Amino acid sequence: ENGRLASLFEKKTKAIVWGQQQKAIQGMLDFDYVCQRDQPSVVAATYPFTGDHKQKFYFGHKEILLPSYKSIAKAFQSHPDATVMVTFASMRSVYETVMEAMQFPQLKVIAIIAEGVPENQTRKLIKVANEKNITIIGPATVGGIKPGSFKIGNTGGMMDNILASKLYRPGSVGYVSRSGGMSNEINNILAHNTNGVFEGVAIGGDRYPGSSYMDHLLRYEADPRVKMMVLLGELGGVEEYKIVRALQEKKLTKPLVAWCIGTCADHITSEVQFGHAGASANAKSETAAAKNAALRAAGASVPDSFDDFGIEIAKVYRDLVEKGVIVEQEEVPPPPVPMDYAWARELGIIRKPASFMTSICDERGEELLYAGVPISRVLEEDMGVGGVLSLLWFQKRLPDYANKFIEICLMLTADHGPAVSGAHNTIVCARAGKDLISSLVSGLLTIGDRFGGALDGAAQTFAEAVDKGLSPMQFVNEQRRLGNLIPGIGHRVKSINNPDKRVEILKKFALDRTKFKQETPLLDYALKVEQITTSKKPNLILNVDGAIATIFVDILRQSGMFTAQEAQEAIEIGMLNGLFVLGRSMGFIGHYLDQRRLKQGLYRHPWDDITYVLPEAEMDRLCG
Ligand code: Q5B
Repeated sequence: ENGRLASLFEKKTKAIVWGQQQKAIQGMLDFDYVCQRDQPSVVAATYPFTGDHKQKFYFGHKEILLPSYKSIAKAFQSHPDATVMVTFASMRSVYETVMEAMQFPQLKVIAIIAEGVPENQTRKLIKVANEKNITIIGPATVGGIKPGSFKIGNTGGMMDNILASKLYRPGSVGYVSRSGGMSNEINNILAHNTNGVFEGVAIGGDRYPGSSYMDHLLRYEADPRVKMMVLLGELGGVEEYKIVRALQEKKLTKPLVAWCIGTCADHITSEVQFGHAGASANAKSETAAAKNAALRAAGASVPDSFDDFGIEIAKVYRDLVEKGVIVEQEEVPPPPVPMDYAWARELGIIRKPASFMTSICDERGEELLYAGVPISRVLEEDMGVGGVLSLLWFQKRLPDYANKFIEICLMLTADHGPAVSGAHNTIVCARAGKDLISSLVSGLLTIGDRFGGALDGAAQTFAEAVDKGLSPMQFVNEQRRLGNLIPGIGHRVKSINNPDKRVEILKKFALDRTKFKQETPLLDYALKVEQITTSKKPNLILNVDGAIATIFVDILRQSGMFTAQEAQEAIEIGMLNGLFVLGRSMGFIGHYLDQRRLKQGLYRHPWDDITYVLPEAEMDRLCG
């Protein structure tokens, strides 16, 4: 068989796709499925910038893995049955990649999608392709489609378009156009006026297309399955005159409906360059009108305008049906192709309950929103860290004094030396060579009821006592009866004789009505509790956790910003401990960096600081 006249695509045709083109490949596989191909048309992808790996796709309902190769050679060697390459390489890399691919004798067709490929490079590619009997479709094209068999890349558009134009099963019309965009229009026209497309190729808009109108029309002429042909030419160039000659010389004998677009250019006085590189008439004969006239004179069916293109096609088609050349087949509905979730969602035909809900931050739009407030406004209004925390934790813009209080809490809890549980852990972890996050987390994990994490408990316990109407003395007695240590009371090293300056600062700020513009009944209550506990033991002071917690409950309950329910919820869901965690993270990170800076080695606790209290019998056995 003359290679030039051979069919380019059949139901078993297999292709390799160059480029990271998941969407296009999935489109090809969906087309395969709707055409009821047994096997996917794409066997592999190749892309030099990623290593060998597998990519997941759908073939109908089934998930399949397609290999992607770094090297073109490996792709072709691994898939000797691939006769087509669809390359999405850019205009910069397409030359090398196509040249390399053409070394593989299995290759019969290359579709080059890239626009702007240098003309000298295209011409060299064409020369080699001709020598090797390879058909190039493109450059600057969407490709082509053979209903029921094969689709190049994104040709034919989305699945709804493919179904509407009945591209899932072959018709009797072979068409060729330059424009990829217009090929969708032709698919639509043919679906409405004929039994559909047998094959359609868009040769691309460049001055030197890899294959010509004639190459494809001659193939259609040679293929008995094609009963009529359609040409959509355009102004510029002389390719259409080769068709005129072929009609005159009876090399093309099948009915041909033709139209060259760009007739409007004759009505424009200045020189017109249409969208395609080749679409510019440099002589009268290159105008669309001249070509249409020549085609009509040579025997093609040419309408008076593009508007009548469909009518002309229908006329020729009906004639062929009447003559029995085309026997219309009963329509068999295609198998339903599962719709992509994202696409179905975009069309608004499905809904799904979200797995996640969020109410604090939205990053999807042009500007990041914190609780609905754009971050630029956060900065313009100088809301500070306290304001940001209010938005993200409480979804509220708290009064300035409350934001200030939050910032004071963060500053005061930022660190309390290396000896406290959390800092100690962070340091030991850092000295064991662990990274920042591990060391930080190791410190944070010590925060709890005893160390730094007494805020929630203090808030709950003091608030409950007040709500129950217990006097401070009744409260202390009840806690003792229950055997509880009161959260927020007591400190290892601070006492009434050695007051905790941090607590002094917090009290001073919260009790100053010129700054802190609300009442503080819970703090007042806690201070009365402190008087009782410190009278028993001087270190049973209202500690930093207790002071922050009680003042914060006062903000929640007295600022007018929260409902009673919101205030209770804030306490119950652990917001207050969050303040200590956030503040102390600064210190723990500082300790981690400090240890790294000081190049401290592995820590081992000294034996003389450990009392070994093993059971005696065991000691005897061990010591003999
Ligand atoms: N007694 C904090 O205890 C500490 C009592 C109490 C009634 C109490 C203890 C405690 C509640 C939890 C709390 C936060 C363990 C502390 C913090 C951050 C930090 C840390 C830093 C930083 C200290 C001696 C006698 C016993 C106890 C009684 C003790 N606490 N009674 N209510 N709350 N507090 N944690 O000194 O009759 O002799 O048997 O658990 O609020 O973590 O800097 O270090 O910024 O990093 O070890 O400030 O108070 O006292 O346990 O030996 O008790 O006092 O029943 O009575 P101590 P203990 P008795 S702030």
